[in-house]
Amino acid sequence: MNMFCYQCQEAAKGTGCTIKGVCGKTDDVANLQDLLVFVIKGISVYNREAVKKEIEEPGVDSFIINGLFATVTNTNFDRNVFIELVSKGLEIRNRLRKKIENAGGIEKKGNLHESATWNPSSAEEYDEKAASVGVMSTENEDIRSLRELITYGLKGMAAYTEHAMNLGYNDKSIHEFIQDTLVALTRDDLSAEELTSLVLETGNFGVKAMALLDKANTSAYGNPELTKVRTGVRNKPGILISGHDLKDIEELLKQTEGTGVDVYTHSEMLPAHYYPAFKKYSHFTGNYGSSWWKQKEDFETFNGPVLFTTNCIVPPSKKATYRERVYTTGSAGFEEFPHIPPRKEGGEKDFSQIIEHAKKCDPPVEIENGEIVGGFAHAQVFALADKVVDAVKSGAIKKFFVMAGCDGRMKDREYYTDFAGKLPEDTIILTAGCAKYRYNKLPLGDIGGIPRVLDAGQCNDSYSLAVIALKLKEIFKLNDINELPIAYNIAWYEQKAVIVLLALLSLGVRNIHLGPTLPAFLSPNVANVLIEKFGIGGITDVEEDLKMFLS
Ligand code: SF4
Ligand code: SF3
Repeated sequence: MNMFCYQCQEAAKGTGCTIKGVCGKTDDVANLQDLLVFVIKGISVYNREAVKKEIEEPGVDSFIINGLFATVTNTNFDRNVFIELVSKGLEIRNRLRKKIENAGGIEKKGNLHESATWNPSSAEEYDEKAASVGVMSTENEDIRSLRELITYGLKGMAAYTEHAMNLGYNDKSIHEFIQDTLVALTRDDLSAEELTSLVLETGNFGVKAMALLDKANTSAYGNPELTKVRTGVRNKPGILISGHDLKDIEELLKQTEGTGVDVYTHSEMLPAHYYPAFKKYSHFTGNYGSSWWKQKEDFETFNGPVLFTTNCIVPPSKKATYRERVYTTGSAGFEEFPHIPPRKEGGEKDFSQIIEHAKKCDPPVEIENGEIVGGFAHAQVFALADKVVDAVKSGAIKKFFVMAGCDGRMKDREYYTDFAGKLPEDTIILTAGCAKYRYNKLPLGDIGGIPRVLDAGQCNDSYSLAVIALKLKEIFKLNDINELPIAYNIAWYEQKAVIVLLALLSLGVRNIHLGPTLPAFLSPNVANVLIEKFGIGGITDVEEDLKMFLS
């Protein structure tokens, strides 16, 4: 075995990638990602102590957030980035350790975890160490499963926290929780029960992180509103922006204004169109293409440069002509793609290189010409609340189906297109995340003017769906969120979906069905706990599931 990774839904054979990632991640990069998480645990050990002693350093919280985010599936494939992050992490950790020693030493019983003491003499030792600190370093299958479930939740939480921080919103308690939890994951004395409580606590903080990001996004750009997004093209060169970071798209839109270059969104950037602040840009043309895994086709015909602000990157094939036109920024990275450096304090990122590149490119080839309707985050749904409540009371709407989450490339995800298409006409789909691309272009119509697919936005906007459910519970004067006529048929792929799931569980939502397969990182015992305690279920086939959900 060269590596072991089972953090996403496409883990090889449904158990784990051992030679190379199905995602394209090489074994050395997979192991270096594990090593980075290991070093971040060591930093957390000292940083929590430094905070107690009031001798903390600036920049440690954001280093941890950024490092965890870089290890999310399809975010960063660049070996050099991970070597640099591990080196920088060790420097931070050692500086903190020195400070603490000077201030009287660490107050800890027993030996420090190896992540706090490992001291390589050079980067040459990283690969060897990296191979021994990953998932399989925990022997007990159930403890391993719980530890990884928590770790993946933290990775997702870090991603959402980073977006909020980019907009100037921060919450110290989230960092404290992440770091305390990372320290807890180094302890061998925690029982399965204690780790299970930590899973739920991770969900609580997931809600906090998503609420923080919601506040950051809506304060900066206004509340998403009902929007028709064009899917056709114009006769000008364009830049295609993907990923989840709204600060990046804001700066790109500003810098492209008046340059003759259009901006289009791809995949999870589609919901940027729903924000009032971005509507003033006449060159913010529309959405091009589809979900992340279709990028190999979409990028070929787009003709212009592509900017990844976060996941999901698919490594291009050798023959791909677009490989010369892709850029990354933020946590995203791929060895041969030029990387746009971070903004300096108070400044903006400089996208001029991409803009100049775009000017030399042909306009995109039109691959469709229609529109996608979205913008149904909590404020827009609340504005329609009377209409929605009347439709429920009159029986025009019988049931809501939350079909949020991720999309993926495996054939079995056709299930979701089929499921959406076969839902009775008196049902509404509530969605968020790239899962929607499986059905957001289907002609599903509306119920008395309410579209049958209500898209709240990106995966993090699943928070909006929970806020909407809580509001409906209040309007219908119910005691329990689970008494609402809402069914949950959620698709997952990467670790952001893990934190969304844990957040929903912590809000009391039960009987969530998760597909297309249950996570490989759930051991049979841990899966049983989730089934028994929370009613988590998988999916079978469309007909059977429809019967089950509608019964
Ligand atoms: Fe495999 Fe997913 Fe890990 Fe990539 S992220 S190596 S596909 S389990
Ligand atoms: Fe999609 Fe990667 Fe998860 Fe943000 S873009 S939901 S998979």
